[in-house]
Amino acid sequence: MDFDTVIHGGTIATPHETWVGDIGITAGRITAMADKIAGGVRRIDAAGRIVVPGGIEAHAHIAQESSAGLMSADDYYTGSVSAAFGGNSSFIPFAAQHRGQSVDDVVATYDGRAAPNSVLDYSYHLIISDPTPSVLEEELPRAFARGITSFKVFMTYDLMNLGDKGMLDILTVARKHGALTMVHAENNDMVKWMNARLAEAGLTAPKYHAISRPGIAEAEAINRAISLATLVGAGLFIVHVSTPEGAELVARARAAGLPIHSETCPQYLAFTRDDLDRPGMEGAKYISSPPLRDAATQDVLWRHARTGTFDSVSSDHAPYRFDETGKFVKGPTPPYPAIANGMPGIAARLPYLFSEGVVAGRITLQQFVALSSANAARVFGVTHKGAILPGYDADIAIWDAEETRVVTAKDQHDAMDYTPFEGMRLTGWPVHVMNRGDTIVEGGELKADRGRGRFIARAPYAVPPSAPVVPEMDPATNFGAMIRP
Ligand code: DUC
Ligand code: ZN
Ligand code: ZN
Ligand code: ZN
Repeated sequence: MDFDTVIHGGTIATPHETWVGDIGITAGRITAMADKIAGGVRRIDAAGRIVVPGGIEAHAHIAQESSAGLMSADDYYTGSVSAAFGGNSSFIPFAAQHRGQSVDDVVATYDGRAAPNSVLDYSYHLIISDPTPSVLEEELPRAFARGITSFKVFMTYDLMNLGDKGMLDILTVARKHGALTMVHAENNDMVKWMNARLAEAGLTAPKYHAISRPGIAEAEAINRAISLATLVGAGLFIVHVSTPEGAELVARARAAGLPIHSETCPQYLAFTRDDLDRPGMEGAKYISSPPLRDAATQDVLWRHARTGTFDSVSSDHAPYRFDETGKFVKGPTPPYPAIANGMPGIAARLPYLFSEGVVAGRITLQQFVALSSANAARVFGVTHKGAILPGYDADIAIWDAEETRVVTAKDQHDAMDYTPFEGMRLTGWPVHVMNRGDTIVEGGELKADRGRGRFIARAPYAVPPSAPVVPEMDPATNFGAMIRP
């Protein structure tokens, strides 16, 4: 039987090696790899190009209401299209439970948003803000059973944060059922205290957003989150790490064998708090939480990307337009706490990481594959993606490593009216993106139909048996046997 597609002559990169060869694809899966493969109903010439696993975007806010009720600009159509133009073959946005909502209803709502619209395969991380007994005992286990095996909790924001007790309850449920807890780690009271001091002093311009959320508030919360997870023997994924202190805490925990994972985001590598001080209200474009830091931080975060502290570099695409539907929903010159919080970047993530990482010599091509796709697949239980190997989905991105383009908002193909990366010259661009063997984007054009993407049921997360446990919770000798399954 002939192959549906043969990609031939490309430089194939995996997390461990790089070689020139051919890939045969049948019925959406990789079915052969060799130096030379004959035939193919369709042959794609990849000579001189880099062939990598399609990106897996593990952190994006798509068709999601904030706790204040504001809808993100991108829905599952524009969000997935934009992701595909940026070299991604699949993505895992959030499905957000706000207080009082049932998790069953939240999952059904997001199914209704994603299934008819996504051009890429998708899953969700559940955001949990209301861990009632029924959520903990029935609804979360039901969500895990259908393959939603990760969720995000907050240590900040009055309407979202769970408190340490809530965190312990939820980490215990995650451990018991094989799910991974993601955490937004910033100390809520430190931020609120800073907000009150700044408000008293009348300091409300966008640049004070960065002052209001000090680096030490992140480090304190990361340290506490790791401690809470370690008490109950659970894994933890720390999202959007923005500080050297936070990254060091993660690196130390990993070195101790604890099941602690983390990511940083391109914005913390590309921009600084000075961008919040751009003229007029331009700084509003750079308001995200945690906030942008400084140039010295960027160097340290790149080092942690290189040395394996970060499993992935994710976009944290949180799209709010630079108009009255987004950043300025509360008026044209709002104080910083009233400006919609988040930056877009789902299309820019991988071109930025390739250009400023691989081309600039800060990371290797192998590390790019790990940070863009392979690690997210492993950590989040996407068992059949994130690798170019026989049996895996043909989720493949072909990159031209030499092409240089200047980033524009229009080329993001999202629903936004700006990109923070505007005007940046980046070298290395995806020229052909596939999901399950279907071409999604080729030669700058969308080739896929709305709603073709499929839900990805993910595998459970397992804490490695070698992970250290605190002595008081050692099931062999102590009380821990009562709560550790
Ligand atoms: N956390 C995110 O992950 N994204 C946007 C804002 C936030 O608080
Ligand atoms: Zn060939
Ligand atoms: Zn967050
Ligand atoms: Zn986010």
